[in-house]
Amino acid sequence: MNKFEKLKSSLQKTKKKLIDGLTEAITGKAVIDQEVIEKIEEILLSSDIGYDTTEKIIAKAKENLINDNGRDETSIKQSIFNELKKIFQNVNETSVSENNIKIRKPLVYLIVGVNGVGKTTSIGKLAYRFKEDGKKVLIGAADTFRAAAGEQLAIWSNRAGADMIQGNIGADPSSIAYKTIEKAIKDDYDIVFIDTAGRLHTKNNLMNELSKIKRAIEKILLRAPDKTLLVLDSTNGQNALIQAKEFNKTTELDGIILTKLDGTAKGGIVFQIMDSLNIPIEYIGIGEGLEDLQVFEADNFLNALLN
Ligand SMILES: Nc1nc2c(ncn2[C@@H]2O[C@H](COP(=O)(O)OP(=O)(O)OP(=O)(O)O)[C@@H](O)[C@H]2O)c(=O)[nH]1
Ligand SMILES: [Mg+2]
Repeated sequence: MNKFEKLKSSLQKTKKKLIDGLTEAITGKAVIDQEVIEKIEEILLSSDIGYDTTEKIIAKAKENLINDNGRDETSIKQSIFNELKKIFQNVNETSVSENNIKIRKPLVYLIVGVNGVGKTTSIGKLAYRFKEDGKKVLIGAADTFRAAAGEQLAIWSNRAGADMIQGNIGADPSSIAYKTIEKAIKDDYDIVFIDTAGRLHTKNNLMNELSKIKRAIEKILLRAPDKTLLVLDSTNGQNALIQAKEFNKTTELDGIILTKLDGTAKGGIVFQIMDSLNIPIEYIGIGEGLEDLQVFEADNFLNALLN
């Protein structure tokens, strides 16, 4: 299966609910009445398109209804699909492309997010991706909160063929981040990924910890991390949006890794993120394997969903 086919198949559930659902709700209707509009609204909301975005789409559809030659099923469908496409046109794809990162050595990616969203797994996949591209990859296990965290990361690191710096349970995460960068500089690594804990005793603790890790990185790297990526779980719905806003307050985010799109019918969250957050989706997770991470390309994604 090529990459596009893989993407398409991982979006099956979302496609079925959102695209096929909309088509079904509209097709064959002699008149588009309030009942049909409500059905459309329900499909959009239950696909996690989000309230505001849904309202915009519905308002546009209603505008069409007032207009006499826009009352038929084809133009309503067209109107909705156009609104969905419009959300995608607003992103500047070039700004999120991997190729556009100024290559410095070592490039440092800090990976953040609440527990269970897929940080460690995504780091494993990213490490693999960069290894395949011939890069020398180092991973820093700055999640020292959970006993199994280091082991899990070591397994991924092995699979990917990357090296890893680890500390003891309860060790200071920022000192591990520091040591990782130190080694990366000394041994000429191309890229570093720093894994972080998703759960600490309180939210404040977590945010303070991240600020500390960031400062430790800056101290040795003499610049901020090149990218801070927030991992969001696409099955988390509204909570994912709240998490993004929370993290963005303390840690300036450069991009999002949106995971688990393969396991949900609520992939509509992609539209909501693009429409309401000012943070680009850079990668999507579409499975549990090493290769199941793709650069998010808006056109490709839309094609996979619509065609
Ligand atoms: N289907 C699917 N599962 C995923 C994806 N990404 C991660 N997972 C699964 O999600 C679970 C949690 O992933 P982790 O990488 O451990 O999450 P984490 O953010 O590191 O969690 P903590 O370290 O506890 O904060 C694992 O079972 C992964 O296999 C994805 O894209 N698709
Ligand atoms: Mg983890």
